[in-house]
Amino acid sequence: MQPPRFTRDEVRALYDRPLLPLLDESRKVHLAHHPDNEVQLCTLLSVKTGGCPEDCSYCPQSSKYDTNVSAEKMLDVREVIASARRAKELGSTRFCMGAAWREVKEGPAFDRVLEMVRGVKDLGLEACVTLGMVNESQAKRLAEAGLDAYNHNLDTSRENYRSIITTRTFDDRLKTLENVRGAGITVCSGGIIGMGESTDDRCEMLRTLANMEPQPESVPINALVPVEGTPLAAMPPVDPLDLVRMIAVARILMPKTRVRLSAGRTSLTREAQMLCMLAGANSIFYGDTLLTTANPGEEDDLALIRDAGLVAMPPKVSTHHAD
Ligand code: SAM
Ligand code: DTB
Ligand code: SF4
Repeated sequence: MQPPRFTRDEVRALYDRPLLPLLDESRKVHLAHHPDNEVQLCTLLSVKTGGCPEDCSYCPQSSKYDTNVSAEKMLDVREVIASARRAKELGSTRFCMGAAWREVKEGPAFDRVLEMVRGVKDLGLEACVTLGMVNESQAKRLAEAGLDAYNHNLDTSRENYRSIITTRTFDDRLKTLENVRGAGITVCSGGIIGMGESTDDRCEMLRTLANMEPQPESVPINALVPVEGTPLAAMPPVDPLDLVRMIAVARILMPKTRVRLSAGRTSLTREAQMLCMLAGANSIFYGDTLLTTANPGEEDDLALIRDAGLVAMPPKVSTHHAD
């Protein structure tokens, strides 16, 4: 077996660097691999909200906790495609559909997701889904429907995993990512900071991602959105500079990856968000709702990108299904 690309100590040494030298380095890597100054705008839609049997301590959609999110019926394909069309009109180039499932089960609900994927692809958008665990044959069916990316976060380190989620293991997570990769779908996997994890946990999570072969094409870095009723509701807010640091380390370890400044932006100032972009984030979720919680409005985000001297990633020119 090949030795891992990065060791514990290497990653920790990066994380512990003084902030400005760390940013100098991450900016250098960023410009070398992403000279386009583009920020990809991605829209999220929860196509099946709430009632999830998993116990992820951060999540308002778990049925184990009493939150203001209740279990809802799955959306129908028409409403999803209408949302995707709106997202495209507003400038999004990627549409990510989430379901509060532990795992995919073969049947009408999965068939409906496949139809949603086909519909999103027909609009010329990148299509991403996050549906919990998938096996090899389900991943293959998603790939056949035209799915570009599958989101499945590691969320934290292997060591810390059990303190956040007990209903599945870190290895379950890796297995799904392997199935996704095996089917030829690109991998979107990242995590959350602000759940009480140690600095080593943060570094180990990034190290696991960076040592994947190939590395994930997309890495979302979320700041915990504390939600009333979840076990992590009372966590103190993340220091925005920790988020900047995470993004900078992710950028240095994974030069080609699209690093996404994800949940938690409503608690960040414009300046903090710009620092995240300087550190190497080149994507945000766009639209005023994530899955169930709030996100900044479109106008504010377009202004932020413009004021930073960046541009929203333009749509891919597609020869089929121009719309
Ligand atoms: N059920 C699927 C799963 O867990 O893989 C997909 C949906 S799940 C809501 C997607 C991701 O959202 C989680 O892995 C987690 O990283 C993120 N997330 C959920 N609740 C969050 C919160 N309160 N703050 C920050 N990120 C959160
Ligand atoms: C990711 O890493 N963050 C997004 C997306 N992938 C699916 C989800 C954030 C969810 C935040 C809590 C909510 O809105 O329910
Ligand atoms: Fe369910 Fe996903 Fe929320 Fe965990 S993060 S409780 S698997 S919806």
